[in-house]
Amino acid sequence: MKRTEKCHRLSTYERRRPTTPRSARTVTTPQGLRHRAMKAFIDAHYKMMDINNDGLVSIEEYRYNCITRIAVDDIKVVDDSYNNLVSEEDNKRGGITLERYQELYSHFLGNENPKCPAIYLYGPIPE
Ligand SMILES: [Ca+2]
Repeated sequence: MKRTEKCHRLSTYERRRPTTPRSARTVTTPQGLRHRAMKAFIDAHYKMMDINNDGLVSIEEYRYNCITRIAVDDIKVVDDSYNNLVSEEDNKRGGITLERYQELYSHFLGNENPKCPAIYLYGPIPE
């Protein structure tokens, strides 16, 4: 191997090296990885719902998300779901923020109350 070729390989290696210092890269536990993956999933779903990217999921965006996934005969059923899902605060803001969505999602997964508003996170509940 010629000296110049070796130098080239070293510089390629240098370019591929992570820029984050080793001390800043944390060792993550399986629970931590699951938590990060779940958070990424929830955040990605929220971004998909927030079509105009204004940081709020409005009733129109909720409707659109529902009708692209489930067959709906009457849009009123979807609107009723949205109105059951959101709080007064959400309505004052004009929709669901990411933080609120994360909260609702945690209720969706962990709350065993069948009347919990978060049951409407994915749309109307089939009768
Ligand atoms: Ca929006």
